[in-house]
Amino acid sequence: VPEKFATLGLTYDDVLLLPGASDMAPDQIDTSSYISKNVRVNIPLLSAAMDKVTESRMAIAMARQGGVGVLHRNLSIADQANQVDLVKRSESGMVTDPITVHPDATLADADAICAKFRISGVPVTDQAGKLLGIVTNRDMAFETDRGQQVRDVMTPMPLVTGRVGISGVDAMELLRRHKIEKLPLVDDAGILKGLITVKDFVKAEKYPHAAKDKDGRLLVGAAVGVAGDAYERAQALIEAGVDFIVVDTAHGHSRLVGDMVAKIKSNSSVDVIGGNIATRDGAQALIDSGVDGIKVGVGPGSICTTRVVAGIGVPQVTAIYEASLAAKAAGVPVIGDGGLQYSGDIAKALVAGADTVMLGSLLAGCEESPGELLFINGKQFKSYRGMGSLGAMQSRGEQRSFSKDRYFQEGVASDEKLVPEGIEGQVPYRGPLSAVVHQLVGGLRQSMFYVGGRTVPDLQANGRFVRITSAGLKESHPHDIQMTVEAPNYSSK
Ligand code: RVP
Repeated sequence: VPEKFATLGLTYDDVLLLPGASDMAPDQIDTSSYISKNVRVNIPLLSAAMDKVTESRMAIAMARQGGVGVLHRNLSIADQANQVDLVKRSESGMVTDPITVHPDATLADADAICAKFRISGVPVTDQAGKLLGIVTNRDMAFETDRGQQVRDVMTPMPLVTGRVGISGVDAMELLRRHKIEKLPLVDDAGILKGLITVKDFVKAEKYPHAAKDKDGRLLVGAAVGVAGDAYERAQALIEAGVDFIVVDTAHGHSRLVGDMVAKIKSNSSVDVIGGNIATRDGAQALIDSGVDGIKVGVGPGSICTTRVVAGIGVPQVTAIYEASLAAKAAGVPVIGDGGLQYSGDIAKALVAGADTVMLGSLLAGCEESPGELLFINGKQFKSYRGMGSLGAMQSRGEQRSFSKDRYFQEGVASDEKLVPEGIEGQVPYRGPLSAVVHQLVGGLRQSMFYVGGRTVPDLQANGRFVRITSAGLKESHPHDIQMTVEAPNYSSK
């Protein structure tokens, strides 16, 4: 008979990392890691699949910094798939499937396309995909009649074009020599096959650590549920080019989750991550269903009330450690999801056995998170809420909520009958993601230096914890002083 009481559960504030022998220079530190079997990131951070954290703008910003965003699922299938598309097209060495416009379209149509995808020009193609010309800001700027057809305004063929497979260096040389910004790539029949832009080259230089797929496009993940048309959602996301799917529920140790993982995997080659679980058995069940990654966390989230509403959960450091015992043996990466308050918690999660961490509240205050800035008593905030909060479960896309099934309440007929497991609130405005990530990863690098771990696997292997008491925690934070200046990486609660 299993024992009634499990081991003592510990979380971030219960432990510290022991300093270890270190013989590296901080610039030798490598923070890359795997979020799932086949998806590698350059910094071990994911932005949470929440409607106040990750839409396309956050996902683009995260991937540029070297991490990855997981697009939330509290919206229609078409909208979520469109967001995948926006990320995959945002920047790359080459756009493999460029947005095009038909010659009969109006300038107003072309304007709308440029605005939607934040691009400055579009190749013009016929029904068969043959390149007829290009229409750019330069062609359109002085035209007052937006009802005119693109064919009358575009710069027609012959244009400077490249062959499919042209090297980056050769493409750059053509752009430079002809003083042009866009190089369409065509095959022998003149069919448009790709597009290379100056902007992409500049961005590639600006974001040298960006997390990219094999075609040089930014990485992005997306969440799906288990109820209703969740499988169709997964298919649409895969079709749009998503790099991995997260089967995202509050209880990943349930058959519905395993079945959905297996079903998606049986039909596609993208990585599938399952979650959330908080025990070794939960991790093993997901492994048995064939997951490529495991997401750990039941109740640690800053907006989560599962532990008080249902009395369920495992303090996060213990949860990660337990799950990793099963996951490591199976070669499946672990994501530590929720509960991180400071940069030091990242290294604690990794030493406990996580390969990456997922962040909600630490990123909800960024400029790139969805939602407006709020001004309250002269201070700036952004709203943040749990996906199990009443607000999130009641919000409607196409007449229905997409968030309820995360908490297995899709069958609840009226909003008054919902049992929330999260709350709604606000977090301080933090400015651009790049500055926030700089501090988080800077803290992680310091941890790796102190522990003596040059890589994430080294950190995991060498890291040791000391358990602390409430007196130790008090000593850890600034004490016996009134803080007069906010540090960029520390605020008192
Ligand atoms: P945190 O970073 O502590 O804000 O936690 C974010 C995580 O909390 C999410 O990635 C998700 O797993 C979990 N979550 C989201 N909504 C809720 C809820 O309403 N209970 N919990």
